[in-house]
Amino acid sequence: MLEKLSSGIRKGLERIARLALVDKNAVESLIRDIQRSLLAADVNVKLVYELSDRIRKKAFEKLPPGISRKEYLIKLVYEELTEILGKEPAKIELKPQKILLVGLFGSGKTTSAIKLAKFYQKRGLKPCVICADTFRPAAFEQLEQLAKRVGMPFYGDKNEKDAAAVVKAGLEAMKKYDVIIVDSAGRDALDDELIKEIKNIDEVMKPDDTILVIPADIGQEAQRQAEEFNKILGITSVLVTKLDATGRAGGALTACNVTKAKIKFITVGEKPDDLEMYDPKRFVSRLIGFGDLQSLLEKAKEATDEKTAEKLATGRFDMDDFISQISSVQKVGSFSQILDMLGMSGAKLPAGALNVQEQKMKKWTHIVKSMTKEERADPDIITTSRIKRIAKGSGTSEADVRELLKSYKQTKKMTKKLSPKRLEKLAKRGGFGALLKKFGAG
Ligand SMILES: Nc1nc2c(ncn2[C@@H]2O[C@H](COP(=O)(O)OP(=O)(O)O)[C@@H](O)[C@H]2O)c(=O)[nH]1
Ligand SMILES: [Mg+2]
Repeated sequence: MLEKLSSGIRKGLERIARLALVDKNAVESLIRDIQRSLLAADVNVKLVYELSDRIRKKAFEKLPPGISRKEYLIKLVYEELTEILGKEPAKIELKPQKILLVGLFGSGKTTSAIKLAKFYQKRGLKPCVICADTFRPAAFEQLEQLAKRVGMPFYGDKNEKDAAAVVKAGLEAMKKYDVIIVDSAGRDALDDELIKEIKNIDEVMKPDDTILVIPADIGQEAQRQAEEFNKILGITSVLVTKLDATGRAGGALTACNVTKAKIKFITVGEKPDDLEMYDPKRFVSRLIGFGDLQSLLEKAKEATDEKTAEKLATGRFDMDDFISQISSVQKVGSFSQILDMLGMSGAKLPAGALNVQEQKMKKWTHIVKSMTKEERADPDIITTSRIKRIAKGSGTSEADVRELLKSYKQTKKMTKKLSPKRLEKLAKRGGFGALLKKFGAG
């Protein structure tokens, strides 16, 4: 869902997560990534620039204790996106109620009626659907068939042309159900005829919730539609459909927010179960692509130790730094997860290669634990007899110990060979992990 929007924002955040040092340029490039993605998703330009300004302004505020600049930025972007997407979710009450669905032609009212009915049924209520679309000849059959397919109680009257009369009779006939969902007719635009029709239904029905159904593919045009319906007919919530089928959903979702009526539900497909409650926070977490934002923040915290990166930039690190970086990588999870987090899909590596690396890292951690303090500070003093002792103590082979020493030395040598400028660049871009992969553990 929302592939493009998601991948753009994610790319920007991943770049930040990977950085050791976040500077002004990094923030600007993050903002550019976000702008590009939002604009491509048809989010209103003004909204995008306001959001950019807020991020820019807050990016270098004083850090709360225990939080790195990176984590702070990721959180900031998350919060600002949540802000434009609606902040708090609408309240969904699981109690008997009458729901009226309104909207233009093809917006997804009829299919949503069934989806909603299923939603409430799954939560222990007894819903039914009523067809109040007397305008389109095939409307009756459409809802009747959809209802039959999922075993949902249905009411309609093929011979009655007055929609309000159908609703009146329907309410009477479906008394024993507790969630009554009325599907109304649409038009190409909100014209006088439609207004009159819905007002009449409203009068006999007195709905608890009048839900405006808006298709996501109209993008930021959703704002005008929401405002118009709200002004003339009064809506209490919004349901945005077809999120799966368009790249413009960002525009529709952010645009609806200007009206007081909140987005309550979204639909993400044509099947009766493709309806979800809309929660901006969850939505943003999903956009960012890590499912659980908290874990991203934790990963950002542990994946790159900024002090170690600084040591790296000056070429001064000992075995402890070397291994602390490895174990921090381990702490965060498997190596393949890290690669995934950095946006380097494991698929690029031959199968099995990742496991070997994880195994190796485990071994190396054991080896270093068997070294003395002096050996860790200055691995050059490690002679053959020490290697024997270390291998025995760590339950590894001498070859394993030699391999670690070689890797450490190579990494150190490489950092010395690099010009300070290039080193800084590397450290900034990938932190220690990138170097490790390039020269050490790779
Ligand atoms: N892909 C996709 N199609 C949808 C979704 N919701 C509705 N549709 C399709 O949009 C078309 C119009 O839907 P319908 O409920 O008949 O709209 P109505 O005229 O407002 O009653 C149908 O072909 C639906 O299957 C959705 O969430 N995703
Ligand atoms: Mg319909």
